[in-house]
Amino acid sequence: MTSTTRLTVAQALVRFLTAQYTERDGERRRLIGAVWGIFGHGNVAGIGQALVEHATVPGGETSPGVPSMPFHQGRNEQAMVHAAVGHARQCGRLSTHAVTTSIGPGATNLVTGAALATVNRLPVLLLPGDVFAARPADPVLQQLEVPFAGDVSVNDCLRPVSRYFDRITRPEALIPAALQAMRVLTDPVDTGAVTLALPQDVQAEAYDWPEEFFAERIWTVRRQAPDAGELARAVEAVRAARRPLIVAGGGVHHSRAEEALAAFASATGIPVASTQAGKGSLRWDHPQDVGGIGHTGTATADALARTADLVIGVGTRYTDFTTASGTLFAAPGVRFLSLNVAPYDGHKLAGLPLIADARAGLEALAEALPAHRHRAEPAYVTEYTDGKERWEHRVDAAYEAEDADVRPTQAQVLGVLDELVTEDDILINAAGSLPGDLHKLWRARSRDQYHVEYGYSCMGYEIPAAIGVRMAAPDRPVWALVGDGTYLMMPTEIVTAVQEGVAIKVILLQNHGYASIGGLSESVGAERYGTAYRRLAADRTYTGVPLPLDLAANAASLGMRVLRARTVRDLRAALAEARGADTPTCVYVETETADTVSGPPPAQAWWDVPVAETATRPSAVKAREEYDRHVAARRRHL
Ligand SMILES: Cc1ncc(C[n+]2csc(CCOP(=O)(O)OP(=O)(O)O)c2C)c(N)n1
Ligand SMILES: [Mg+2]
Repeated sequence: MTSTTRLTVAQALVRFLTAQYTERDGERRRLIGAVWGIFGHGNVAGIGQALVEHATVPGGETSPGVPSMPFHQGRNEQAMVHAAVGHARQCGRLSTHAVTTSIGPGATNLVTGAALATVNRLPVLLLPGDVFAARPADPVLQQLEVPFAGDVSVNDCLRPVSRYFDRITRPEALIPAALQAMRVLTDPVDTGAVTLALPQDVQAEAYDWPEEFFAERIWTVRRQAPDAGELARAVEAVRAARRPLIVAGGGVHHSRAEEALAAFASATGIPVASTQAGKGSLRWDHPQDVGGIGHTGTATADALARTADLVIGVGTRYTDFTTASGTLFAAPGVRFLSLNVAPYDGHKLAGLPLIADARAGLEALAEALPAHRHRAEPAYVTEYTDGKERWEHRVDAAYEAEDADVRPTQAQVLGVLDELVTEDDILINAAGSLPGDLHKLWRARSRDQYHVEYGYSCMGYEIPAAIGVRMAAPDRPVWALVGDGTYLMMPTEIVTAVQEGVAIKVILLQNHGYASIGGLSESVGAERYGTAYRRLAADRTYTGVPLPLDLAANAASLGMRVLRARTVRDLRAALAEARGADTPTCVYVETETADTVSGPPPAQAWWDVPVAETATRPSAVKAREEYDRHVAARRRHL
């Protein structure tokens, strides 16, 4: 007879989670390092009680024989997912956190965070409470009633944004569901948000669990090797190429393939451009790093892309920013070789697929090539080397502040930060005008310095993600770069950083509104409508004086130490002080609007944002003419 242990479903789940490990390249990590939570009805009794049983008691120990499951208290459910996701990215997807919520609004607040996780292929375990499985007294507080479907709850909103979803309506169903959840969290192709919805009555129900359910389990994060036939065709394609270009995506980082990429690039002389998620794949000063590609890319990378005959994508999803909405890869007969662990991505742009782990695939390619000796032609090398040098001058020009006693532009803020950081520092950003500036300008000094979430580009990711990152890298300076709009979207987790003693650094850039969307609005004929944080004028437009906000005081009120920087000189001192601080510290700076000469270089490639086909106002009519010209340049790669 197998021995059993009598526990509630919630107790069994928490105990199971303490025993799950990942392993890759001999490195073993606990898969679920901690649980984030906000309690309400739907999790306070079940999961909440189970977490107490696994909590460290005063004095720092858990009860004898009970493995610990650390708990972190959040302020907002979406933000807790961001923290977990930031943590997972910093851990190379080998470790993540779980997030527990109450039913109803607590659960639906997860949806944005879940979408971000799934879009970016970052693992996170979501444990929303759910309405009673037994339905003794419907509707309970916060229950959605659907007249035509008795089995729907608001948690069903999480289905399309989860890579695995289950609702545990009977205790024993936890066993297969928990195992499937771990499979998906640790699968390099399928990973993303995993949701186990937990009806509140089931959470508290007891069951006799087989002991084996709680045995330590190791989930191998596999490195899939390429197929011999695909590899042979890939080698042929590389050998035949005259103007090959590598596009490094987030998969390079997820696979820890940076060294293999550098070795492959050095062996072949092929230049490497990077997407937002792939930036830092090569250090910025590697002679073959030509910087960001696409709409927010460098002139060097985009010029190479326009004339490339073979685009070698490594771990990229080819988003519209990367392809300039289908207009960037313009050479007649251009072909795509796509090294990707996900067949879905490997087949994009009608490319030659090389379905494999990025590191395994690059190593296999490098091994297969030297027998045939393939090197880029010297003229090609000179072309991209010169281009890289020209671009570095443009970065210097955008960074440089001639007068240190004036307000900095946003690019100058990056310039001051650039002077200060070492390869230890980590920069986090997701939305606004910063991702474009960073992609064009930032000189990534280490493989994981550049943490820009641009799969979902979610305003508000930065501060909670910084907390999760710093928890994974407690000795490294972690900077959340936020615009004023982004700050107002989600400043809540500052309180969490203060409470948990996580010394994140926030750089808060005040420009009185949505500068990025304002610029975009103007370019598409929408006249900056509703994008500035200004008072309503008599004509009901937001064109009055800037709103009297004091976001620095706001951050201070939440418990952060705040340093106000007025000038470039102040900023140098404030950032240096913040860098050394061991408590959460915010540097607040009002930025000057950059002119076209001193500011960061403009977009080097298009991005498709559809413009009104008919309009009365001349701005939109003109914008549409421009739009039609760009659309005509779109290519379909078949
Ligand atoms: C949650 C969310 N809502 C809306 C958007 C669309 N959006 C992208 S950037 C932006 C404005 C960001 O403002 P701010 O943080 O002040 O940066 P700035 O544009 O001024 O640099 C908006 C509204 C988004 N990315 N995320
Ligand atoms: Mg702003």
